Amino acid sequence: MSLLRPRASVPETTSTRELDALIVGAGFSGMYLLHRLRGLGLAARVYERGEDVGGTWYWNRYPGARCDIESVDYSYSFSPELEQEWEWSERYAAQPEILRYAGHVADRFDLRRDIQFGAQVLSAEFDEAAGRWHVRTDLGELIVARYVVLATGCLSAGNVPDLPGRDAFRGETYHTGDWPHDGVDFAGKRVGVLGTGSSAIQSIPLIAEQAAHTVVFQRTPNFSLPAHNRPLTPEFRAEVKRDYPRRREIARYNSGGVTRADPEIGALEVTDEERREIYERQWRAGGLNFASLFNDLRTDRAANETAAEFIRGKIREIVEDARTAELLSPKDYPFGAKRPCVDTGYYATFNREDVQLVDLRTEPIAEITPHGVRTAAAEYEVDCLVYATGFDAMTGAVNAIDIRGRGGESLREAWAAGPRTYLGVGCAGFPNLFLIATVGSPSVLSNMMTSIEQHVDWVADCIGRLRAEGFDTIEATEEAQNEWVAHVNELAAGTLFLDAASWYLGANIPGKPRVFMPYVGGVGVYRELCDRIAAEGYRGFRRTVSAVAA
Ligand code: FAD
Ligand code: N01
Repeated sequence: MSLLRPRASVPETTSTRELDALIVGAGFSGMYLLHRLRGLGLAARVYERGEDVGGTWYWNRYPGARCDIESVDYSYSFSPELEQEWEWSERYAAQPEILRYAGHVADRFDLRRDIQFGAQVLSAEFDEAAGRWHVRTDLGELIVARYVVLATGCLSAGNVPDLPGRDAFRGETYHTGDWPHDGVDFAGKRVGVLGTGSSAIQSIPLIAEQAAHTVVFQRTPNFSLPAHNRPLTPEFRAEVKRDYPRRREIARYNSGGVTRADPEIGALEVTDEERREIYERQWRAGGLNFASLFNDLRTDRAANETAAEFIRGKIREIVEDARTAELLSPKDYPFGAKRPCVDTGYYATFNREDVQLVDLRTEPIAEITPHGVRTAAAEYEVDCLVYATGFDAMTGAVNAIDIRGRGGESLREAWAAGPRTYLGVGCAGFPNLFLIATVGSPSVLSNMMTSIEQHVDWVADCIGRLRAEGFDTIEATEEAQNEWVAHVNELAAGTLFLDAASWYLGANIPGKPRVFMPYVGGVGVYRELCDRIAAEGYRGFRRTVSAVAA
């Protein structure tokens, strides 16, 4: 496994390059950013540790990997030509198709010539006198750039728990977020899957179909909704293409960045019968819209419980063994407080004779042995261990880079008690450093494509204006940052999100500060706020000309 981790030392410098803008990461964020910054006439270049574009979709090649925002919406909107020419084959496209889409975008906009692949950015240091960032990669390159944009992804730093004996395992080890490019053949093998988040829930049904025996190690059960994935008809695709301007406009201004109206009614404002019918209808339709059927599911525990209990009822209907059904049913946190999953045949997989569920709450893992996993109750021998254990989400990839701002201040240290940004795009003390669609913004609580485009456009417009108006640097003020951090926390405190040990809160990583990281106010509200702040001359940011405050 080659998961992203901080590197201890920076190699000797073997080459130097000057740029206007350096972008870290060639996922959907970095790709669009490169296109936009080039459009402004900047010398911009992307540094990507993978060997091609696609980010998430380059790394997560496990069986069953696919999007759970509908493909026609989980796609760029910035180019009407691109929208019209690309044909999505399924309601939820699988990873190879999304990766092909990323490759198509790279070809169409000739992006690869300005992307350095196979290069991990290790450090970035701000030279105050020159107003430039000095960025170093593991290839020994020093890049001097005015702007640095971290398009490093929310879910790009893999988490492999440090279990006793982990490295003693003699079988094959995989992480869903760093899957071998030529696939894995599980036929005839005994496979252990550690974790029951989205990656596990997508992959377990397919692994179980191949493997001789599958053992699923579950610490926390998840709520999962049926995908009802299907091929898209030519008629549907044609209609979406005709309707794209309207669809995109809805997505830009609703709460989740998707093509549906926000709910206006609460779950407890309808009769039990009406509510059940609404849940049933959405269950039959499939997908994440279930989480947005009522406007109080995120804020009112009693309302939330109606959805949670409906899903638990479905699990009991699908899973034949009553004890297994109980173990698979989440009971101690609200529905949606951990990212809901979307599956194809997940619960039914536990009706197979060759699939076993191990409840780590009653028998915690004692150690990984050379032959498998030993819990407090038994040893489970396996040939392959799949870590579906997720990510050091949102801050992991940023903290893997040694970033030093004014006065040599370390971003890692500034974030030691949790990430601090203004508006999710800038950090006080770190001039001309931008973040894309991660902490402090709607990011992972939304259709990420909508949020990525919004951030990229805002950052590109900001850089364009700095240059047009003759400013050298932009930097969040400490005061605005404090207010924004307080606002993000305050909004989260009014929701049920704090009632689960989720990766949104950093709770999946031992020792990580528990701070709710994304902004829960919604995509449309956030967009309007960002636009207003820009229109008011970047209120809360300090712009300077040659180190003199403007
Ligand atoms: P990424 O795609 O993560 O790209 C970041 C890139 O930065 C990576 O390629 C990484 O290698 C590179 N990088 C990081 N640090 C460095 C460094 N120091 N040096 C060099 N390179 C570096 N979102 C949705 O909205 N809908 C979905 O259906 C959905 N499905 C998902 C399915 C999976 C399996 C996962 C893991 C995530 C999913 N997401 C989904 C979230 C997804 O991450 C975003 O939608 C989107 O792809 C993020 O794009 P990005 O460019 O911001 O980040
Ligand atoms: O990761 P996760 P993921 N011992 O963190 C368990 C997106 N995504 O890769 O819940 C035992 O959700 C952990 O248990 P617990 C989506 O945003 C989307 O699945 O911490 N178990 C959990 O069960 C998603 O939310 C799709 O108790 C341990 C699992 O590992 C995000 O990416 C598909 C453990 C990790 O689940 C991350 O999903 C895939 C330990 N020490 C991903 N440590 C779509 O469908 C961790 N676990 C679009």
